[in-house]
Amino acid sequence: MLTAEDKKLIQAIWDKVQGHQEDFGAEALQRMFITYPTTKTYFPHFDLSPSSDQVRGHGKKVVNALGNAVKSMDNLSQALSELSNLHAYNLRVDPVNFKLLSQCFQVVLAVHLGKEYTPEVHAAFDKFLSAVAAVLAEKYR
Ligand code: HEG
Repeated sequence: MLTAEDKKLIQAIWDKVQGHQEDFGAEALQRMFITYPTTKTYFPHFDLSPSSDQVRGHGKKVVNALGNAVKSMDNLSQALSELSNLHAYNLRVDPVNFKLLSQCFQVVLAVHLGKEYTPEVHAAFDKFLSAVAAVLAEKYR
């Protein structure tokens, strides 16, 4: 459960992500593909070379979806319902991969936000990404 304090920290840090959605998203994907090569198997139709238009475009979509989730922290299941359907029924991404992307995205935040990504923000953001991942995985059966 996200506390009121967690939500405040998440909203504040998200303000710093504004304007960097595509860069941060693409970097998170690149880190994921390099650090956890099995994740590449979900993107056979993509040019996965660094900064390809597809990686950048997808990075932007993922981070924008997280932005919508930040706006709907009290109602994540409903806000992410379509994405949850897509990942569970169409893409069938093994849910372990959500943790891998979450971790890579947190490295991106730490690298770019530096001191602002305090341990408290890190803890709150980790909880938030776990909650998002839980929703994306909740329709698998
Ligand atoms: Mg998923 C599509 C968000 C994890 C593989 N993902 C998408 C889309 C969004 C999204 C917004 C586009 C949906 C659309 O076009 O309607 N993804 C998203 C989030 C997270 C996540 C928010 C976790 C935080 N996705 C994820 C992971 C994998 C994956 C871990 C695989 C390792 N996503 C995936 C693939 C597509 C999407 C293969 C389709 C890409 C395409 O063909 O354009």
